[in-house]
Amino acid sequence: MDCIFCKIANGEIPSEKVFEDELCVAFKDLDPQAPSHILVIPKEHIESAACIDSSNSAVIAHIFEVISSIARDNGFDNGFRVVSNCGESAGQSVMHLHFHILSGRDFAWPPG
Ligand code: DGP
Repeated sequence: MDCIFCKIANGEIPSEKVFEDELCVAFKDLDPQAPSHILVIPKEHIESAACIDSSNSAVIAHIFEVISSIARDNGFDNGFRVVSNCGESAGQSVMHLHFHILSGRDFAWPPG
């Protein structure tokens, strides 16, 4: 499968990894939208949040534990935003489920 995030997960494409375990990888976004912008992905190919079900949801719970720990380790004490764009009209450009962790500035709500 020609998936750029699968290739990052298996090391075929280099990335600036900040965390990795048997289930997921976290790495710096190539096109940061905040002073800190980290992506967390499952190693397993899941297309988007629309494809989460009982067969794969355990990794999502794990990823949120990892997100919390990344926020602590990186001093995101003033707050951070977690975003998963799902589908074209929401702005998803890479069709491998990923969670953006953004921090280091204020964020508007609604997000626009
Ligand atoms: P989204 O638009 O929600 O699908 O987010 C995809 C993000 O992935 C976008 O912020 C840019 C980032 N990205 C795309 N290709 C690469 C890559 O090869 N390396 C890294 N580190 N980030 C990438």
